[in-house]
Amino acid sequence: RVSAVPSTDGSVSAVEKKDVCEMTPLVGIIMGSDSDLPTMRPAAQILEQFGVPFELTIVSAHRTPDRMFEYARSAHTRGLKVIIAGAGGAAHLPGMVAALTPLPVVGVPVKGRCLDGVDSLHSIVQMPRGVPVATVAINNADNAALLAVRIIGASCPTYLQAMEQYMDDMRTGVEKKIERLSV
Ligand code: RP5
Repeated sequence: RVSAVPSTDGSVSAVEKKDVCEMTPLVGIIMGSDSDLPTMRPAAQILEQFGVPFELTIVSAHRTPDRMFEYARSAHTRGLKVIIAGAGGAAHLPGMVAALTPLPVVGVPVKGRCLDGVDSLHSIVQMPRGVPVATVAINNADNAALLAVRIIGASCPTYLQAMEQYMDDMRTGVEKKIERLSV
């Protein structure tokens, strides 16, 4: 946690930073359909593990376009810092949301019934210049959440430290496996 530090130059004080880090929710997880939920649930589980407050809902670019506009346009004013958007097929949700919000958007290509998810991957990763979507691997909602924690950790020390601990634990886990294999 950041401790209280008096601000003399009018910049954001540590107290204000602490408040930002404690806002609820910090991450928005959205997906085009309830059929995406099994793929997207790991993102929620990772954020829970890190103690990052989040919200999760369905927003469809083509079935509920007005809801998508409302969600994306209001996201930063409601305190969200990152949006994770999962979609399958002609997966335009992450790109459209990125076009409507100044927040970072992480796209999760969801593997649908056809084309092994390559259609979703190409739809999300091939955003034209000027409107970025940070795209993770097909069905890899875990990495989307880990990226969101890193983005928030850049300004919230609690989450930065939690990420360092996560990386340490991961390394230790591999080292133990190597030790067992070497016996
Ligand atoms: C996309 O269409 C969703 O993101 C989902 O991956 C895909 C299929 O949706 P359902 O027909 O299963 O509702 O919008």
